[in-house]
Amino acid sequence: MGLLAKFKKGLAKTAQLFNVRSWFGRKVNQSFLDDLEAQLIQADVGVAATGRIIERVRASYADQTADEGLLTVVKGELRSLLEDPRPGTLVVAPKPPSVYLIAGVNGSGKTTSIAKLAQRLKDQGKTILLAACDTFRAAAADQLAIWAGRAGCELVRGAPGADPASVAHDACQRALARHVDVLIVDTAGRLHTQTHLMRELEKIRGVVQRVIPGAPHEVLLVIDATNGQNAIRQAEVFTKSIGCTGVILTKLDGTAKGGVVVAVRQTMNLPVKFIGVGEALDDLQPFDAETFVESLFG
Ligand SMILES: Nc1nc2c(ncn2[C@@H]2O[C@H](COP(=O)(O)OP(=O)(O)OP(=O)(O)O)[C@@H](O)[C@H]2O)c(=O)[nH]1
Ligand SMILES: [Mg+2]
Repeated sequence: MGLLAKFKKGLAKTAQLFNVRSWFGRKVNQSFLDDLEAQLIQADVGVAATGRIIERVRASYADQTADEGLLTVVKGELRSLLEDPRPGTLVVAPKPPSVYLIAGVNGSGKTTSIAKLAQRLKDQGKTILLAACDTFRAAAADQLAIWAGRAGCELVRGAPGADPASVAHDACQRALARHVDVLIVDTAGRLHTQTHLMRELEKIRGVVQRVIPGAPHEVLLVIDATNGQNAIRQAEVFTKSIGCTGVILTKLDGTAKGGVVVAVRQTMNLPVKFIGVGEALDDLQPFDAETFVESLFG
């Protein structure tokens, strides 16, 4: 399946919201703008971005008849809202390993996304080491071990209940000793409290930084798109404590809130690096604004 087909599959539910055909031939008056605004808000594009799009449409199309040109205006505005000089790419360390720290609330899709990412990087010829730093949930390391086996990469894990920062420490040392290209660190999504979780993530980050100067090269926040605007709140909390550099937005295939890509970019100034559009290993796709916008109005 090509990139556009993958995006279309993932965004089908959101695209249904934008009944583009029903726009054409209508007069662009207040009632038209209200309808367009409602559709954008429903797709979780966010208030600020929606406002920008509506104003742009009003400025260039007021009292005219909606046609393909209006759609072009909307698409152009969305593309500019999503502008990213390095779409879908991860920072590569000048000297290996590149370390990617993966965080997010429980069930958001961290472990699955790591498996997909490992597979993708492996297909590019890179050697990968995974670190199972979710020692809180008993089955978490086993789950990652299964994925590691499938993708053919090594895994560092600790005893159940072990200190996650010490697992991170061992993983960093092993990554250096084995000269692997990429170390991906899985973390817990839930501890006793959110404060515990944030403190633990900060500790893991600190250890990684100490053992491998310049690391982590990316701190990727995994967000479940079905959460819509709640995702923004999660992004705020995580960014405040561990300084996220980008987002992996999962489960787009299961929601009509695909516009949250725009809201995350706008409110948090965090680029969406990858999107998850299903449960298969090849269902993690590098984010591309052009393809995203085309898929929304396909
Ligand atoms: N449909 C769909 N399901 C997904 C996607 N990404 C992850 N999932 C599913 O979401 C569920 C949770 O995924 P995990 O990877 O275990 O989530 P996690 O963040 O590691 O969860 P914890 O370890 O409990 O914090 C699994 O059933 C995945 O198959 C996606 O892009 N689309
Ligand atoms: Mg997990």
